[in-house]
Amino acid sequence: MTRLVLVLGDQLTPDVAALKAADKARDVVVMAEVADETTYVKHHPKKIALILTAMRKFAAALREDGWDVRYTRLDDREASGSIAGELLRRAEETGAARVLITEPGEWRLITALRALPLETEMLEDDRFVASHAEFEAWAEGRKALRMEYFYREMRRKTQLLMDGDQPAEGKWNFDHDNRKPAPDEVTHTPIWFEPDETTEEVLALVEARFGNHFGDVRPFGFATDTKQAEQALDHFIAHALPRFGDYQDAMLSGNKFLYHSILSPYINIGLLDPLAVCRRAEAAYRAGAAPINAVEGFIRQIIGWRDYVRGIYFLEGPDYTNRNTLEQDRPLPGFYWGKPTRMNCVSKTVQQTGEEAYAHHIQRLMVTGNFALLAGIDPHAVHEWYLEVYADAFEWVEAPNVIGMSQFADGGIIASKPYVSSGAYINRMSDYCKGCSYKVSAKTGDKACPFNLLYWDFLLRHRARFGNNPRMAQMYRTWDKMDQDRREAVLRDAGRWLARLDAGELV
Ligand code: FAD
Ligand code: DLZ
Ligand code: SF4
Repeated sequence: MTRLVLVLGDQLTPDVAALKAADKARDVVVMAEVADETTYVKHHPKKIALILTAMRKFAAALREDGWDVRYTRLDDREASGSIAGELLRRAEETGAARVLITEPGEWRLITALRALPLETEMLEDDRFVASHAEFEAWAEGRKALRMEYFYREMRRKTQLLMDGDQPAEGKWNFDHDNRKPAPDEVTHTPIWFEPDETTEEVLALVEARFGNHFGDVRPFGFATDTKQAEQALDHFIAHALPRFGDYQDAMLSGNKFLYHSILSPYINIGLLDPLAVCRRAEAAYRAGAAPINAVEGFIRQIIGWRDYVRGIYFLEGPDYTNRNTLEQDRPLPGFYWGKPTRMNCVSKTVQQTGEEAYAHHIQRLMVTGNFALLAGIDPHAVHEWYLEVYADAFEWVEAPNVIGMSQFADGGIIASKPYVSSGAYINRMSDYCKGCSYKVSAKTGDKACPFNLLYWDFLLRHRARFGNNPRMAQMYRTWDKMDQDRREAVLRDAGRWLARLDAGELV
């Protein structure tokens, strides 16, 4: 009996669970470009172009490998507009009554597929180090679910950077060596790819249909198949990995990528296998081509953070994206969509996000995320923004990073304290402040950096919650020691600045 095998736009590998379980001789693969997935949030045009191009190329590769693939293009006349609709249409066309599905990375789609009037078999997505059961077992009975301890388990399980039962060079974590400020010169540029015929066709489609979404579709240089993604990996390992650790937290106005890998879009849609990526990084370390602080830091991001946030997303359940522990409710300001702002750090980060559908971790966490948290923006609006604007954004990875790590809206499941900082941190790690209309050294007055003002406003607003957190005690002591006039001026100027923000003035 024929079964349908669903392959979603972020499941583009022959090793995905549903394809591994399918029978090429009798099963039919269903892939569909659908309006619902492209517009349930208004994704960045580069993200849509990446996914649709990679889907078309993957479908062609499956056909070449002998699979019967029923592929729906976005502009097909018969297209139903949703994944569920396409499965029903293909079921009728082929007479199939059963569907093999690899669990999607979003509760919205899981719920829709579970409701199908077809017999569905949903297999766990095993492109992760820890299964759901392993993550649940690790989480069971723990007071705090800290990533560091999960990461150590993953190191033991994978044997990555292990010498017997001991971590390589005697330490689990080399982050202490990884906080260097921005370098004067960056010697590396990421690898980009000339659009081929398939890509050009999709770019034209995206320009025609999604021209009203935030961001530029051209120039487009993402890898769109495994061969290109492997080249991007080779390029990163050879040229950027050795300095990845040193400058991981640095930000530069004139350089959007520094020594970051730009591999997350490829790993997340299936063009690269996360564990294979880590093994390549380890091989560079073992060969003496990259230092331990770089390689350990890089591997921790993948088998640590990436696997951990996926575990949290599924452990916490479908209401996670609606959490709002700090009860923040200000609307997302227009400058997140490119309207002008005098804050150079925010302006530069949003501008590069529009251009590339990419910003690196510290820009996401300590610039746009930090600002939203300090200014009291509604975390659900912040979550939707991140899901829309980044090429690597899928809810399983985006939501824990935004709702949990960045906005503390889950009440501290992921972060033991909120990631907030004044302008001093941004000034130390970047060159943004040099080109800003605000003065990072000014703590009060019209020229005061808004991060300086809002930092104290945030801490005071939430003193009842954070006042007894030992990791924040020093901050509150500093406030308490400040003289009364200065404290009054800070809070008054913060209030005025927020009033101007609310009034839609240029801030
Ligand atoms: P590198 O700096 O080169 O890191 C190597 C790899 O580690 C990445 O490719 C990625 O696979 C993994 N990684 C690093 N940090 C994380 C993390 N915190 N969580 C999961 N994986 C990680 N990452 C996404 O993949 N999708 C998202 O939607 C996303 N949203 C984010 C939102 C916020 C507010 C923050 C603070 C972080 C977010 N991240 C997200 C994590 C991280 O910022 C990106 O993975 C990283 O910037 C991708 O760029 P890169 O490939 O150059 O990463
Ligand atoms: C993100 C995305 C987009 C833009 N378009 C499609 C599509 O047309 N067809 C498809 O199968 N998948 C697409 N995706 C990826 C899905 O949204 C993703 O599989 C779910 O959000 C679960 O992670
Ligand atoms: Fe950002 Fe403040 Fe520096 Fe301006 S002065 S770039 S607002 S941190």
